Amino acid sequence: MSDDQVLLGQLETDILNYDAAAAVKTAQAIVASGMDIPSAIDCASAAIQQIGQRFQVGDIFLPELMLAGETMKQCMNTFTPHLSAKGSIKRKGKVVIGAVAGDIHDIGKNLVATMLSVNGFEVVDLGVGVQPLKLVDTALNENAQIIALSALMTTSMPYQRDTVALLEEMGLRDKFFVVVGGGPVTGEFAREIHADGWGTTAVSAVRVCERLLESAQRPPAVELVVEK
Ligand code: B12
Repeated sequence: MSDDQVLLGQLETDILNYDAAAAVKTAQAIVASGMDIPSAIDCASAAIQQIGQRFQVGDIFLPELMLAGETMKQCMNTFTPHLSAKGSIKRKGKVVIGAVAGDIHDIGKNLVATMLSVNGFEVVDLGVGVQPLKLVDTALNENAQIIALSALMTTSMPYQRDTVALLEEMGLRDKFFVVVGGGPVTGEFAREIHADGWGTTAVSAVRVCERLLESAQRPPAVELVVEK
């Protein structure tokens, strides 16, 4: 087994043991080793998915879920400053992002915001539990081109729909592209709510936003832009 594999295996074990101190130490060792940071983030994401499955089947409970969430968050805080900025200073466009109302999950949303930012987008991050009106208001005030919505729960997904509907009601649907994502969000759902883009990862979120702005069409997109 290579040194990289040993470190990634250790990271997985630390997250599965909800051991934040150990996980941060391992994450720091990964950074120091010069390993590819996105691969390490993929490994951490796979471990936290396992935690989610254990929670779902009742093998672990809320306290463990919270410890694992905190462990993951601290790992991401260690990794994200080392995701290097690419491209020129010229900004590609402005994105207003938030985890929708009713949803406090922000690890994935933060990762999407970071990846957009290091790939040349200006990002206005409204945090978690963001109401549709706040998203739309901010996009207007900030003169953004894209509204990106993260939902990690089936119970918060309706707020993605509400945000698109609000844009339609306010006569602003032709001002902003709406990109949706998060664990339970499917392409079918994105299409159904008339979103413009859907991505399954932070990297795909960047590609979706790039494709929408490169397309030179005005919102709403003729066809849902998908990146898996
Ligand atoms: C960590 C975690 C927590 C932590 C969150 C810490 C934090 N600061 O975020 C804590 C402990 C606080 C938590 C709380 C709860 N949680 Co929770 N949690 C998780 C867990 C295990 C991991 C989520 C995560 O961080 N994944 C890692 C990141 C990197 O991945 P990601 O978020 O999916 O994001 C990636 C992609 O989805 C995509 N993406 C994300 N957003 C966007 C946006 C756009 C525009 C695009 C294009 C892409 C994109 O890119 C990201 C990076 O690649 C999930 C399990 C799971 N399978 O998701 C459950 C899970 C989401 N939680 C769940 C539940 C039920 C809860 C609670 C209700 C528990 C409770 N009884 O209180 C509360 C929710 C409170 C609330 N109102 O929001 C359920 C949701 C079930 C459902 N209804 O759909 C899950 C699925 C667990 C399960 N299997 O049962 N949770």
